[in-house]
Amino acid sequence: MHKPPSHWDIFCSVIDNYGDIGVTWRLARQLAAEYAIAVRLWVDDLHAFRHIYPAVDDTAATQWIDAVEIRHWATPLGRMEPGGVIIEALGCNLPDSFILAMANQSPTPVWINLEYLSAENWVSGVHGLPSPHPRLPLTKYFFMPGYTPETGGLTQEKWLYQRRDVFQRDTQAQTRFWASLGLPDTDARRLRISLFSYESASLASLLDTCAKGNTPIDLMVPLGKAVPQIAAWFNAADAQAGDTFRRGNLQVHVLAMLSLDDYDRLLWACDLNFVRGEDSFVRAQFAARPLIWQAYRQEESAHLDKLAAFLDLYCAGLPPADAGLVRDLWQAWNREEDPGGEKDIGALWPVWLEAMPGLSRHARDWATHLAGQTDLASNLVKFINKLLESRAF
Ligand code: TRH
Repeated sequence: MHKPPSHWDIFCSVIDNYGDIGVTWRLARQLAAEYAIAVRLWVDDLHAFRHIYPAVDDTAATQWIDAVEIRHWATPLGRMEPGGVIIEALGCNLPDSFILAMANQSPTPVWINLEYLSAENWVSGVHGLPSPHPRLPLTKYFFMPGYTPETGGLTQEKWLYQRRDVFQRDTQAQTRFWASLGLPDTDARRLRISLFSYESASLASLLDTCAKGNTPIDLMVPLGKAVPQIAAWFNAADAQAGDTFRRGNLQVHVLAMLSLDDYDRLLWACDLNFVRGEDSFVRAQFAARPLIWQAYRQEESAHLDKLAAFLDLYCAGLPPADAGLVRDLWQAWNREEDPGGEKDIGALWPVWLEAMPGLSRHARDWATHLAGQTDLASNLVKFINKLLESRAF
């Protein structure tokens, strides 16, 4: 039998936005809550963390939240004893002094490189591979999140589906939720859409078509990159949380950024969600509602390969006409070419709205399919235990 590792250190460097901290915090708190693992989470930007989790004190060097010890990852890190498991999340590089301390530990810690999520085929080939350190007696293992059983899976908390289903069945809970955001319970005949996106050349075209269309729409937009563009479209100098703008059949509600768990509720409460990056994208899939994804832009358009790979998986279960529509509209939203043209989101939007009943059924089937898979934290714990067992003999 192997001895359980003392504690786990998870390192998160916020490159930009909120996805890096969203992904790592979610995992850290799940490991603590569901596996009683002592987790120490190192975060270099507590300010970004506080944006999505207001309980965070962005001035504290050390704090405890939800049974996770949160440490500010300052530079230099200072001397400290590495835990039995080290997770280097999302391409953050560990300080050399810390790697040296890991090499001097006996036994050396299990070292995991937790990568970004992708639906691309190569992911399953890399998942679990060892990468020995060129000089030190350390091996780092690739752990690849993904959509198939050959990958590390997706972060899905044990409470997720029950909480979602209770909320989606409970109209009073939804009314209370809208009220907590300062919104009246929206009329059931209006389509409720959330929008979380980067700046986009296609945004004006989307707003145009929504305003001119026959379907009354409430667009909920948490403060962020799209808001200045939306304000400009309404000829407003700027927009604040609490503002509502109206034109034609479109009503836009600007929201303060929600806490991580309220953001889940927003996704569950809306009929359709525009999401981006990694974490909001996955949470929108779990929401069992149709979604439109804007991938995080990468050099040489690598994000378009990620987009195509996900579309192959997601569209496989759709009738050809709907599959074609999802592909065309997502591509239009991501390519931002030809704004106002015939393959632009504005042109495809009316067809999308007509297809909503079928797309909604598919979104539920997809979420059910994902719920049937082993989640990332379980896979990670199993993977690490296996490594430790193999070292014990
Ligand atoms: O914010 P993102 O664009 O983040 C990232 C980072 O840019 C990262 O560097 C990049 O590599 C990655 O994308 C792919 O999008 P994402 O991943 O959806 O993260 C947003 C987080 O913010 C997510 O955890 C949900 C959370 N959130 C809230 O908590 N409240 C809100 O109101 C909103 C809109 C989001």
